[in-house]
Amino acid sequence: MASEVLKTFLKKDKRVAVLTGAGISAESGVPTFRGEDGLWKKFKPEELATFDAFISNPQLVWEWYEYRRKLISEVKPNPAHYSLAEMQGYFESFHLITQNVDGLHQKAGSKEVIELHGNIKRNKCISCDKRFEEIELTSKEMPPKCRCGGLIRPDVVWFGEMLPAEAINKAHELSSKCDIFFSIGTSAVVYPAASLPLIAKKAGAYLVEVNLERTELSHLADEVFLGKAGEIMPEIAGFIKDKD
Ligand code: BJW
Ligand code: ZN
Repeated sequence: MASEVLKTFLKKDKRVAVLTGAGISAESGVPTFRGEDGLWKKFKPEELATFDAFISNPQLVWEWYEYRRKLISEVKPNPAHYSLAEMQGYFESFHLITQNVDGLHQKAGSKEVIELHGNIKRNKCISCDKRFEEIELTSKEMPPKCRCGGLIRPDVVWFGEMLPAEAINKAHELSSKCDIFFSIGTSAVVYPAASLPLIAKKAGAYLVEVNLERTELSHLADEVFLGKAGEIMPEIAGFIKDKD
């Protein structure tokens, strides 16, 4: 379990930043993007998650998102999500940054989650940028159209698109000012999110990785937990609780 060094970082006054990726939701039943179990193996994310893909085949991309929305609406947070929600109450400074668009951290009770890649429940018009909640879209057209005539797309960040400025700026700041940084369930290959653990490490943070397998980041991490986030995160949160 947690090394003696890690235990010294699990103190109230330490500043904690956490980056999560698709692997944290895998045990809830949400497929990851890459790797053996990636449901989207049929399609590479780079083939569907781009504006060009949407323009060339809006129906296919919209259907992919509709399928995922339905799946996400039917799943629940798992022990890893709940452990992070619990941990936020322990530290004076605890910030959760996610690449996920599934909203499961919020469902588990995490507050002020920084969403780097948007949220699958929201949509926006490609022409006038008007935002729509999923439930507002009643049209059977796929994809639906805005009143201005523009196509409506999911409000997520595709390859080649800028991340929401406020989210990435805040994430940079938190990463450069934390004492301990957790990278959980991410292959750490998609930038700029993948640069956050590197920023933290460079600024002197203790870097902890939790993943089923080694990643591009592992050689830089101070501690690597190989295994399921749903099993490892409750142990880490449990250790914090047991201390009190
Ligand atoms: C478990 C587990 C369990 C499983 N427990 N672990 C060349 C070099 C560098 C950068 C670039 C480059 N060419 C292009 C770029 C930029 C590009 C990029 O990084 N590409 C790389 C792939 C090379 N980035 C961008 O384009 C970004 N924008 C940008 O850079 O803007 C500036 C710019 C603008 C214009 C021109 C150029 C630059 C935007 C990136 C947007 C990513 N969007 C997606 C889709 C979101 C919407 C949707 O959901 O549909 O985000 S792609 C997809 O990947 C999604 C994810 O958030 C993201 C990261 O994936 P993640 O979360 O890491 O998942 P996986 O599946 O990869 O990994 C899961 C991990 O979990 C695995 O390691 C498992 O082992 C593990 N695991 N079960 C613990 N139970
Ligand atoms: Zn519009």
